Amino acid sequence: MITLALSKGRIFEETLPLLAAAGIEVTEDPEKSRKLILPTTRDDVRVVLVRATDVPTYVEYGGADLGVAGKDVLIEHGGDNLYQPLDLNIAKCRMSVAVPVDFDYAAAVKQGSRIRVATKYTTIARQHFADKGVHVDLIKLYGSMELAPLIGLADAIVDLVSTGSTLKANKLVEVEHIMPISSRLVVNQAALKLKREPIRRLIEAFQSAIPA
Ligand code: PRT
Ligand code: MG
Repeated sequence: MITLALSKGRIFEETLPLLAAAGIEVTEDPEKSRKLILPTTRDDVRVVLVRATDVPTYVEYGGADLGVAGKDVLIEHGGDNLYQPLDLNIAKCRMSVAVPVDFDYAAAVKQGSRIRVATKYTTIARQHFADKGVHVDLIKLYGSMELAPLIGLADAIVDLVSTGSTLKANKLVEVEHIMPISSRLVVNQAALKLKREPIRRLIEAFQSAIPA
């Protein structure tokens, strides 16, 4: 049995065409079913649904043989124990610094003032500001980062941006692009040896179907 860990939503949706290229169809809709283990058209392949941030953990400890996780999630988790053979070029977005439209970020940085930054991505944010030599107090949040500068909890946020409409709706602007983000295929190290052939075939099929 091969177990693939996916998160509901964009990663699940955008992985479906890659699975199709491997001749695999998920036979239940996660938005309708409450099941966490989904069967597929192949008896030897199943999908488990976990939180996006839990995908690396499941794969690292062998709860799943493979998984699909955002580069953001992998950096924050620390992906050293995972084999990462493919950038799947799906669930694309960028990691950015954003501030309220009326906050003079350039001046704050230039003056060398300490900036309060709210984010779920503390590893990425810490590294980014350290590279720039900017002093920051990081405030760890688990969601709705956009709210923090609006109510005075932080001067800036580090968050994922795709269309930009969430920032716009909250009167925030991007002031720095930290890095482009896409999702990767991650593989459990032991599974790679024990289930070598089926996993190799899956990786090949996925590779053939990566969107340009
Ligand atoms: O939602 P949940 O709390 O269950 O988990 P999650 O947010 O970790 O999962 P999910 O499915 O939302 O995201 C999974 C992965 O998709 C992330 O790890 C990213 O690699 C990738 N991805 C791609 C995104 C986005 N695009 C994205 N736009 N993840 C989140 N967003 C959020 C962003 O945080 C912001 O709140 O969407 C909002 C901005 O979108 P725009 O279009 O308004 O700019
Ligand atoms: Mg989300």
